[in-house]
Amino acid sequence: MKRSDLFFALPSAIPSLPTPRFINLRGSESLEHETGSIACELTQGLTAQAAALPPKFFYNTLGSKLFEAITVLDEYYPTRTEAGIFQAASPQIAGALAQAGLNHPCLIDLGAGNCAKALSLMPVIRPRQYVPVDISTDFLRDAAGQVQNSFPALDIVGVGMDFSADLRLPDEVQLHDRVYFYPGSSLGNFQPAQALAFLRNMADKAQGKARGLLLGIDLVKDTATLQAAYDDALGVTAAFNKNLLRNVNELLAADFDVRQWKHVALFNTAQSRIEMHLEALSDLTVTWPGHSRPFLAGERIHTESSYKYTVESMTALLTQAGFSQVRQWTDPQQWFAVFWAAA
Ligand code: AVJ
Repeated sequence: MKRSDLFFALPSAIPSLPTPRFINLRGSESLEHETGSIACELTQGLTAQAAALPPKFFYNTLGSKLFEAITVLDEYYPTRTEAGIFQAASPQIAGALAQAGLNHPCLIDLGAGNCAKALSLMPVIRPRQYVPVDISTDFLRDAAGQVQNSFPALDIVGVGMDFSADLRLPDEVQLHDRVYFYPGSSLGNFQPAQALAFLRNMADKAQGKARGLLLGIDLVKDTATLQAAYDDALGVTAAFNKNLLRNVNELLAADFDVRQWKHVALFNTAQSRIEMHLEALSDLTVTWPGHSRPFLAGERIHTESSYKYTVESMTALLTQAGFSQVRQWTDPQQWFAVFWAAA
């Protein structure tokens, strides 16, 4: 029985159900060092003139679950619009990978979360190895186990890491035929210059060793639709945003009271980005070991930027980063785009 036949083999054909390998790079540094660098990063943001907190700290276990809830909201169109494009364009996507000679690639799923997006594409991409990567390690460990149950013969290596800073993957991840999968417009969280640097790293033979990239990008559209997607009527996005303060309390031993903060989402047309903020409802002071920061009523903490591109601006960025053969597919309303770029 060829290995690829095992791909869809019934579980009974496999002696014992394998479990995914899981490498927690977040544990690799000494706890002190990691806690120190997180505390330093958070303190820097909170004591800045214009206070800001990195969006990666949204994703503790509750944050990952709240984001899952956001993806099924009426107002939050990106996830289902992207899924519709993947479904409609899957033959062309499979064709693009075949044209690049990537028949059974190593699929590296950045910010995999619950792995649902990659799961839907498995029959199209038929990876030899699946590498879900996420900063939310516990959440990812469970999700990778689910994928293994669905695909018992698939070689899975889960990696817990903050990939926004560094793309170097553990040795267990195969070097050749790497296809990076970065859906959901998560690249939008990077400032454009950082996005370029990140894409360059990916395409760099010395670092990311990419052979291809499958990327989901949210496109610029009318302000009302954008703002509603980041400020839904039920208040799920508001909870997701405020939960960041809960995570900071845990990571920094701070004393934020989420009831004292209001969720704000606005589209900054000049920068072509959605901005999320938390606004102080009254004059207050936040303290944490060795520090305190007063906030006046109305003062804000910037918690996320979500840049919105056009097909032209993202094609230009991918080319500038060293990718070639850039192709893209959009939905009929041109609200979202899926890009394939070979390296
Ligand atoms: C996961 C970063 C793609 O920016 O649309 C959803 C996160 N923030 N609602 C996005 C998010 C508010 C999402 N990304």
